[in-house]
Amino acid sequence: MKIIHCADLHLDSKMESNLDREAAGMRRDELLDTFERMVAYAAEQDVRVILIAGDLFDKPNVRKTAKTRVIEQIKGHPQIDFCYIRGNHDQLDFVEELSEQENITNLKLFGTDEWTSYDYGDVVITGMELVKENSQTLGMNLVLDQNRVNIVALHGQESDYQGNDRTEVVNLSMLRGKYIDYLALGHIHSYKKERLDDRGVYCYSGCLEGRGFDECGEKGFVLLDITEGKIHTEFVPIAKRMLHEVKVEVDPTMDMAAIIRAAKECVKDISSEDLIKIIVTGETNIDTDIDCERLRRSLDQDFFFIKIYDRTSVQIDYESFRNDKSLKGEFVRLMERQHMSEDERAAIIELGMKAIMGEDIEV
Ligand SMILES: [Mn+2]
Repeated sequence: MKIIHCADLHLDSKMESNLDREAAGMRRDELLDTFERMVAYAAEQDVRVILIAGDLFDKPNVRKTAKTRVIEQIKGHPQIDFCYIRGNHDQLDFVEELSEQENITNLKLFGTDEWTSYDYGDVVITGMELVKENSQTLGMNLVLDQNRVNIVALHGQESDYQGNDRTEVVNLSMLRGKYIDYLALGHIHSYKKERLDDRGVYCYSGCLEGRGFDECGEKGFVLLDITEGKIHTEFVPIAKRMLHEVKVEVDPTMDMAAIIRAAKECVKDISSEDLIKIIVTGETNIDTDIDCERLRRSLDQDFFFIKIYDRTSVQIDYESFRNDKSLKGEFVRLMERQHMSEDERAAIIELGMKAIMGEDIEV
């Protein structure tokens, strides 16, 4: 029997933090496309259950089209059960709307008052929605049969202790020694699998698509294949686009053309479908001004989205100005005698030099 464990889909998220209106709208639809691709994959692979460990939707106000597309998938695949734990971002309205529709029997929900279990032969899927009232006691009420394959699902932040004020902490120490084979978690947006105890593992599937540069790297779901009481798990990447944070290291010998070449080299293996944040670091010489706009123009034909941050500092070679009779030399020597931090001095010298050379100054 096969099960998909996914979480944190945040469907219908606005995606506007980096993108313009048009691209954000496209990305918003792509979240739904990716959900549909996952369901198609499930159908093709004879997956019996899609377990959604929270945050199916991003916020209370979900567009009707988004809800409709999700309902279509659930109705259109009656052979697949959708076991759905609501997360902290999910709201009741979608579920209410769904339960108003007749003949949807393959949507399985979980309560907040007690653990709910669904049986699939020798496999049992048990879950609960975490709220303040149950988060302190969830381990005590969990009773599992040690002779079955036990999958437990929750949405929350893993921890080894119980914080008093944190409502959505999954206290792992309360769940050890309970005969859990696979603890399917949601809330953390990247894939992570670790040992829970002698018997089981816990796993965050991560989200299906990265939404911002805090969600870089491969995104997807976990496929569980259970035969004769043994669970084999595999992370399956499915994201349409990946986000990348790339550091381009420069040094004072490089002019702008060399910096562009270095940046191109750093991004050469990245797919043109992807989104990139470039951070230029290191030291530049006083004459090389990092022209982020020029760098972006030289790269952005190649990618879906790119943004560039200049985090370089200017290296001042005092020695070379030591005997310089010009105004520049006089200025550097003057600044060298001032009491201030090296960073501050470098910033002032850079501004002063630009002023002397008659360049535009942005402060
Ligand atoms: Mn989430």
